[in-house]
Amino acid sequence: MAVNLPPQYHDAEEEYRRAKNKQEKLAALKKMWVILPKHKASEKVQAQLKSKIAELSDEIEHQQAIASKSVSSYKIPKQGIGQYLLLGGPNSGKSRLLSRLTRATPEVAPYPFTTRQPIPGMMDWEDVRIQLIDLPPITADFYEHFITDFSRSADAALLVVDLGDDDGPFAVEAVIDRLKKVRRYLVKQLPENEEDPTIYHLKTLMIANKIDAEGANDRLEILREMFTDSFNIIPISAENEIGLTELKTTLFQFLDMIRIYGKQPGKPATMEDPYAIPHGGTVLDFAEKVHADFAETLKSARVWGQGVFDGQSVKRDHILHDKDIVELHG
Ligand SMILES: Nc1nc2c(ncn2[C@@H]2O[C@H](COP(=O)(O)OP(=O)(O)OP(=O)(O)O)[C@@H](O)[C@H]2O)c(=O)[nH]1
Ligand SMILES: [Mg+2]
Repeated sequence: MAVNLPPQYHDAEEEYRRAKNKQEKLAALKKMWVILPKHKASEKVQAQLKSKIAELSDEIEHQQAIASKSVSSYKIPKQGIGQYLLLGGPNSGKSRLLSRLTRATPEVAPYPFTTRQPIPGMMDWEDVRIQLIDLPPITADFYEHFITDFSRSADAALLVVDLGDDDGPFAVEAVIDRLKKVRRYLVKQLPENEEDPTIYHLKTLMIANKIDAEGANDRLEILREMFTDSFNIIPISAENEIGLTELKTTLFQFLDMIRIYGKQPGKPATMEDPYAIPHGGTVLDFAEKVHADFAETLKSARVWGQGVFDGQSVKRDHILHDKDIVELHG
């Protein structure tokens, strides 16, 4: 059967041919669809047009999905002595926790899937700062791929559990499993050696949030049965600020860093803005942190602090302790 098409249809068709990108093509196709007479004779054209529109919409959506996963748009510079990711199921209180520990003001809402993009905040603890990054939730079916990149650069994670919901302990299990699929393993402590180089371990504290909620203690018991061997479990209430002071100290300790204060010869030490080096670090590690060149020129050092008498001369491989004061001699 011949189809009589109105002239506007051909105009739109011409537009389609000239379209420079998928979006323009889709717009023209949609126009053609509106103009196309919907009767028996045009059934074949209708079907063709419909499937073209569907195909192109999918393609555009896919393109956008890839673009939105672009990591570069979410580059958050590392700040402070360490970076924690806030991981967990929807509505578990990640954003509320960020708002309680830092000055950041993420959206907090009584429904799931509120957070859509990473939000950083800086937590003050004594004289150091620790960076926290709030992230969208993770479920078995919902995963924002940029989280994979964040979990490689982070120093540690907080895995937040919703004790206000019977499903909380299971939702967190889904988070752990989903991350395993992208080869990110959440662990209590880093393994000594990992055979498989494609697997990335992230040391993690389990935060049992909403301990104030009705029935939370029973759920905490379930959580403990499930995860005692896998994680240290820390019950808190972000909303009611229960356990947050202790949590801050734990966040510092879990990073396993020590603070070192620099001192110039003949001057008092500057007891603020310390350098942070890994636990077990030496005078040499500290020197490298202060200045890349220092490591080569370093001859000796004097230390005030733990396990030494005041101003004791030490070698480059002397192991430092938290809050030691070090004077480097080049
Ligand atoms: N009772 C109680 N409610 C809390 C606590 N922490 C957070 N909430 C509430 O739980 C709801 C979800 O909090 P959010 O911080 O938005 O949760 P989220 O994990 O960021 O959620 P998504 O962004 O969807 O992943 C809000 O209504 C909070 O007020 C808590 O310790 N106790
Ligand atoms: Mg949130």
